[in-house]
Amino acid sequence: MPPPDEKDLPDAPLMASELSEGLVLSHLGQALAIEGPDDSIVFCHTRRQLGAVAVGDRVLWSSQDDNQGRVEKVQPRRSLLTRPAHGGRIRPVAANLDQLVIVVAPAPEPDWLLVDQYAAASEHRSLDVCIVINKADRLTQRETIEDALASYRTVGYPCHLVSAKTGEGLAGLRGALKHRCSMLAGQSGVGKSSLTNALLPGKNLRTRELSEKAGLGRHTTTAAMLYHLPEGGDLIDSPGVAVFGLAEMNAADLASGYREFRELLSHCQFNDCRHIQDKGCAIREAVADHRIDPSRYARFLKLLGKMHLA
Ligand SMILES: Nc1nc2c(ncn2[C@@H]2O[C@H](COP(=O)(O)OP(=O)(O)O)[C@@H](O)[C@H]2O)c(=O)[nH]1
Ligand SMILES: [Mg+2]
Ligand SMILES: [Zn+2]
Repeated sequence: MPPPDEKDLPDAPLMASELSEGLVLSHLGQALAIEGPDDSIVFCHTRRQLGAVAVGDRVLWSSQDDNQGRVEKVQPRRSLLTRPAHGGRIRPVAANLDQLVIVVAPAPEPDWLLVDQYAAASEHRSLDVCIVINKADRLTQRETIEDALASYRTVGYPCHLVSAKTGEGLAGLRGALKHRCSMLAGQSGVGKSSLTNALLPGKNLRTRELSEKAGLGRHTTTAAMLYHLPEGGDLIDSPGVAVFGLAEMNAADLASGYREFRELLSHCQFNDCRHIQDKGCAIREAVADHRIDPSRYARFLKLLGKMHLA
């Protein structure tokens, strides 16, 4: 039999020694910015068959002729946060996160429904959650926000009161971020960028350097970007409101995404209980005698409705 044309041959399998390890820092234009073993940055494209690669992914890449690299393999992920995309598809937001840091502020007025949505999505992905109240310097109605926070504290979420402006509380927040990979999430205007700037002294310089290297000029970075914290650990800054959350979750996942519901779920009279009007619902009983915060339960019902509309 004659040998097949060379173009018909599949790519020769690469030897492990030809591959380098890397960490995906960002999507910049068409390329992935990847940090190599010696902290150098290489811009890579991906093999088409590989599927979506996310910021935070650990990959194996090979050097190509054009001074660029090609991602050959995505290493197993310990977590993946996703969001819904066009055509009912799911896109990755960030890989290998340990925790989601949900940021709220006295202004804009906190959207606790969004906070619950982020928290439930994090629970579903087995990510830790912590809540940051930024703009402590502007907090005139401390009681109002403390009331809302009390239910999150009771559930077991650490809460940090900070100010990106004055530096209040930042040492404690640094402690909570140390040696872990975290991402900030929250409404626009709560101060996520200000916080990353305060936590990462070289951030703007680094962003500009990467954009310029990628040939994108100075002002084009709207992509999520991973930064190393000086204390150890990583922080992902994602500009824009990341509307991740309820993708890939069903009603039962949402119920167990409310931490304080979890141990009660097996006590509902019917095992297909929807915890709405159902007879013998252990969740509703707990709400009635305030073992569960009624406003958390009200938001659970709202999110449930939102899910069914989607
Ligand atoms: N008073 C006060 N203003 C802040 C603080 N942090 C951020 N801001 C302001 O809030 C606005 C939105 O901040 P930004 O970081 O862009 O929010 P992002 O949309 O969440 O990234 C800006 O005008 C900031 O100067 C803070 O701790 N105190
Ligand atoms: Mg921002
Ligand atoms: Zn129930």
